[in-house]
Amino acid sequence: MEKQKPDVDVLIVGAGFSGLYLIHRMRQIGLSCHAFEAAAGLGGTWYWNRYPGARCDVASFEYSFSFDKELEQEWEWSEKYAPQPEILEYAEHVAERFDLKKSISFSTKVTSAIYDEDNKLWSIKTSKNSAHKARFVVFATGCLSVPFTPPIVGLAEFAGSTYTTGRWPHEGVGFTSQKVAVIGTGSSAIQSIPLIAKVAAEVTVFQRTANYSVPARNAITTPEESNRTKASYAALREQAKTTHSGIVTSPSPKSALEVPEEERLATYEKRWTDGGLPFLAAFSDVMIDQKANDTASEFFKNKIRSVVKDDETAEALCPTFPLGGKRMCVDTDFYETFNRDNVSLVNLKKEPIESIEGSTLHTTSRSFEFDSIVLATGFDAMTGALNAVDIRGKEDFPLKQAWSEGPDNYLGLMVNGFPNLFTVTGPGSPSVFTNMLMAIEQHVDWITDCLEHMSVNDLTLIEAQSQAQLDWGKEVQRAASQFLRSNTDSWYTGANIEGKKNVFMPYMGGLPVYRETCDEVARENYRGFTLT
Ligand code: NA7
Repeated sequence: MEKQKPDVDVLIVGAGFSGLYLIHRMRQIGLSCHAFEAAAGLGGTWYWNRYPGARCDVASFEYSFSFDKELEQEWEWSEKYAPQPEILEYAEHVAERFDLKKSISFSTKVTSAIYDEDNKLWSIKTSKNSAHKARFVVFATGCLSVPFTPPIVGLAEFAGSTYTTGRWPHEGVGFTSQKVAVIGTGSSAIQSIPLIAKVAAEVTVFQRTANYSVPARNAITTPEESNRTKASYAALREQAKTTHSGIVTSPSPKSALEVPEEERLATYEKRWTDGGLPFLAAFSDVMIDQKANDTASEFFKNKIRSVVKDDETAEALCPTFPLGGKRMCVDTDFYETFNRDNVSLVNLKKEPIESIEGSTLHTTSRSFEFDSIVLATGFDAMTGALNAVDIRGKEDFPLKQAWSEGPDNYLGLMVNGFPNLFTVTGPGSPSVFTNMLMAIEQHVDWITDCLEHMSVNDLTLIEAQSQAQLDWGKEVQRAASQFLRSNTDSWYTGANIEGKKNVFMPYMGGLPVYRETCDEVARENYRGFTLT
């Protein structure tokens, strides 16, 4: 039988920042490519997460592409941490500048990707009933793209309006004069609550686990600051490449336990005043030593107590897990908002939600009436978007089954049994512990070099070897075990989704080590991969 021909060399799933950069790079090496995007527009995370206050928590000069120097120079960021509309505008600008949209089909979900062993091609089907054959398929589906809806009895029948932060209506939501419930206190809730509270009649926050949130100290970027940063952009990018997170920070080499208390508190105070995620790097051992972590956590709790006037609310807002165990949040006026007369906190540890009936939400001890409920309840992180697609590799074996004990893979890039299928910033890679844009560029560049190597050497198939995959899985767990967060329940471990196998998913070895490992593997003729 005559072999089937591919429609396209590389089929890309998703048109967020990963998908956009992939299209650009594939074109550069002369491979045909096409992307399918479920949303009606590009931007991925920044398309969907339009809730009030949504913004990045990595400074925008860093949270932007570095691959094109002119792009870096021409784009103006208005604030230190750009708000969602501006990030989306930036994504649109990138797409326009590099003429990427013509390679994207919007409002088209990839529903299945099945490996056709006879033809050595991937067969892809979409929600528009189209079928495609590709030599390679790259899942650029993001880490936090499948929102989680809690199984609250009666939620689907709630008489008012229900909004999910990760699927916010594009026309915006008017909460003026409404009684609003916000369920969850992760990053999305912490960013949106202060703004909702400014317009709503009442806001009731339903908190299951108190979180750590550091003030952002966001500010308008002046033209002088912008010019200064742009003049030294190359150096900034080089410096970022050397840090664990790919973010320019000044990690302290000192132990929190070895400095006098006065110095320790002054250091925390300075980091708190400066704001943002660098708080985590106040001392070298905060993230790895429980006693050191306790000092940072205690400082934090005292800050909460000093800001929040009502003692009971302040205590309920004090976290009980290690600082940095769950993703640290970055806010503007989150704790201050609890001093408003129209904001109250319900501690679900004391009174869990029982059910919703009509417009009434019942906890085990009280009932509340609401006009709107905001679900800020997180995502089926890292594997959710991949498992939502019927992906089947050799011998028709489903990825879901291959990952029943956790997302085994090699370098977070490929899975044994799934030749020519790549994942971008997925489990097993540093992704969510880094500046995502840096992680995306590193992954896409590596995949591009790999595909170019294959073209030049007339190779058609690449597959991760099972031993390499096993070894990488051990390395991912080893790297995580050094950090306190590996023992904290979070979306990093899959603990937020009932029935999901609990394993630490992102790679904690740091971006520089990871980048060097990937480069070394490539240099050593793609060690651990079988190329044919
Ligand atoms: P997160 O950080 O996963 O937060 C979800 C929140 O929702 C968290 O406080 C959860 O409490 C809470 N939650 C989840 N299910 C329930 C139920 N059933 N009842 C009450 N509360 C619940 O998601 P975000 O969208 O805020 O942030 C995601 C990432 O985006 C963030 O880390 C940044 O990287 C950007 P829990 O802690 O599970 O007890």
